[in-house]
Amino acid sequence: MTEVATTTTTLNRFEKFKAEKDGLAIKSEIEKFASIGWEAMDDTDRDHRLKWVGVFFRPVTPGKFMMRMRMPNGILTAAQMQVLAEVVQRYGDDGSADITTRQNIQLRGIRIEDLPEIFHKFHAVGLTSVQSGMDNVRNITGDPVAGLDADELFDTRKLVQQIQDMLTNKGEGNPEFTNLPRKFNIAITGGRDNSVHAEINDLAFVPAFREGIGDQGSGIGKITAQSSISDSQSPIFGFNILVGGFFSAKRCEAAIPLDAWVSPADVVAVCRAVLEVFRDHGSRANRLKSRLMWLIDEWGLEKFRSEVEQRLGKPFLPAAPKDEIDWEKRDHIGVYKQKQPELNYVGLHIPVGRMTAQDMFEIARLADVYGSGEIRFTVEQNIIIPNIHDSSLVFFLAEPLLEKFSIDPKPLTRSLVSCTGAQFCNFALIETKSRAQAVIKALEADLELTRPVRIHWTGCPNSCGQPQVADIGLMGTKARKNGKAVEGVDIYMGGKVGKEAQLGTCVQKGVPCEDLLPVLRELLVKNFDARLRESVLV
Ligand code: SRM
Ligand code: SF4
Repeated sequence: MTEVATTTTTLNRFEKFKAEKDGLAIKSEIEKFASIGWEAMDDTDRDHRLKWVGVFFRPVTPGKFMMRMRMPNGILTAAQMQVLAEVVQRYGDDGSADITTRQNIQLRGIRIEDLPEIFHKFHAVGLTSVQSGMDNVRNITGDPVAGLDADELFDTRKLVQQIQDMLTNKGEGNPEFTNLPRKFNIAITGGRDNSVHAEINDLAFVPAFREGIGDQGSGIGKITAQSSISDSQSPIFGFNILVGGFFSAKRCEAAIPLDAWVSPADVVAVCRAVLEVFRDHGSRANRLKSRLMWLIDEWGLEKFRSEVEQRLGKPFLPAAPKDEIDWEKRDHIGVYKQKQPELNYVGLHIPVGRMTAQDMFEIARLADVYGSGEIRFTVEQNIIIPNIHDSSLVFFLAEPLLEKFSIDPKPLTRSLVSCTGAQFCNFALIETKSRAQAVIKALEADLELTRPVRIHWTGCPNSCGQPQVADIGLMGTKARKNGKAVEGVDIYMGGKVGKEAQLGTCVQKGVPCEDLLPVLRELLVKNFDARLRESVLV
C-alpha cells in the first residue's frame, strides 16, 4: 500500500485492525479456522476479516455464516448455479440463498468447518467470493441483457469481467485493493435505460457518443485531450463518467458528472486510477465520512479529476454533452425477443430474491434444457434465462417452477425489492422480506392497479434495499405507539430510475408497521391511480 492520508493517531478502529493484518491474509488460514471452529477464532478474524473472502459472521445466527459471492455483470452458468445449490443444500442449515440488489447472490447457513471444501468447489467451476465485503469493491454491475438486447449501445460483459479480474487478480485476491478506506461501488451501463442504477454508485460509466475524435483506434494513450476536435469524424462510442454516488445512514447522494469521457478501452485504467486516488487519499479517520463523495467534497471536483488524470497518465476528454440514457427503466420480467434471430430471454420474478436449494437446482436445469446454460441476475433481485429458442418457449413456459417464479406477477409484487432485514442482519431495525411480501399481498387484495409501483423495503438507514430509488421506499426505524417503542418505517417517495434518475426523499417519519397498510393504500390511490376494489368499498 502506498501513502495513507491520515496519521495513525486519527485512524479509526477498523483501520487499526487492517494495519495489524490485511483482511486478505485470512485466505491462508481457512483450513485452520475450519479445524478449530468459529468459537475458538479470534473475534476480529471471525467478525471482520473473514469478509475479505466473502464470509460473514451472523450474530443473529451464530455459527451459521453467510457467503457473499461475486457475479460480474450478474452472469453465471447453470453449472455454477448447481454448485451454489449444492452448497446451500449440503452445508447450509437454513437452506436458502438471496439474490441481492447488486446483481449478486448470498448463501445462508454456512458452517466454518465446511469452508475449505466449499472454496474447493467454487474454484473448480470458476466462482469467487473474494473481496465482496468490508473495505473492498462490491460486485460490479452491468446491463442484465448485455449481448441480448437489439437496442444496446455496448455489451458490458467483457469490461465488467476485466475490471473484476484487475481488482481481484482473477479471483485470487489483489492486495493492491484490499485496504480501501471504505466500500466502493462500480456500475457500467451499455443500454439506454440505466438498468444498473448508475447514479447510486461511487463510480459509474454511462453510454455517450463523442464527436470529433481523430484516432478511432482508441487504445490507452491514443485518445488524448490533444487529439483534436477539428479532426472530426463520425461520433464514436464511449462513456461519460459519474462519481460519488452513495447511500449511508448519515448521507445519501446521487453521483455527479466528472465532466470526463472515456473510450471503452480506457475504462479499466480509469477504475484503477480512481481507486488508487481513493485508496491513498480517502479519509481513514471517520468511517461515517469515508466514502468517495466526502473526498470529492474536500478537494473539489477539479482537484479530484486532476489527481485521477495524473494516475491515468493523461488528461480526460470533457464529457459528451449528453448521454444516451433516454428510456424508462425496464424490469426484464416476461418474455422478450433477443437480437439473435429465434432466441428469447425470459425474466422470472423471484419474490424478494429468496430461493431454496431446490429452486436453484431447478433454475439450473431449466437454463440447461431450454437455454444455453446461462443465468443472469438483475438489481431487482430477479432472474433472466437467455437463449431460449422460439420452438421450445411454449414448453419452457409450462414448467411448474414458473408458478412460483412468475413471468407475469401482479403489479406490486412485480417491482417489490427488499433487503435482508432482521431474519439475518444485525443492523436491522425491522423484519423486511416476509413483511414486505405480506403487505404487498394485502394491498393487492384491496386495490386494483393499472401499472407497477416500485416499492422497496430496507431494514435500517444503511439503505441496502435502496428505498431512495423507489416510487415508495420504506426504511426500518423505531416508531412509537401508545407510549411504546414499536417497529416502524420512514416513508420515501419521488425516486425515479432510468432516464433522468433522481433520488426520493423522506415524506413521512415513524409510521408503525402495524398501521402501515391503510397509509400505503392511500398513497397508492392518491399518487399511483390505484382504485379500491368494490369488495373493499362495501
Ligand atoms: Fe448493504 C452493510 C446486505 C447492497 C449499503 N449490507 C450490509 C451488511 C453486510 C451488514 C451486515 O454485516 O449485516 C448486510 C448483510 C446482511 C445479510 O446477512 O444479508 C448488507 N447490502 C446487503 C444486500 C444483501 C441487500 C440485499 O438484500 O440485496 C446487498 C448486497 C449487495 C452485494 O451483492 O454486494 C446490499 N448495501 C447495498 C446497497 C445497494 C447498492 O449497492 O446498490 C447499499 C447502498 C449503496 C451504497 O453502498 O452506497 C448498501 N450496506 C450498506 C451500508 C452503508 C454504507 C455506508 O457507506 O455507510 C452498510 C453498512 C456499512 O458498510 O457500514 C451495509
Ligand atoms: Fe441489514 Fe440495514 Fe442493509 Fe437491510 S439495510 S441488509 S437491515 S444493513
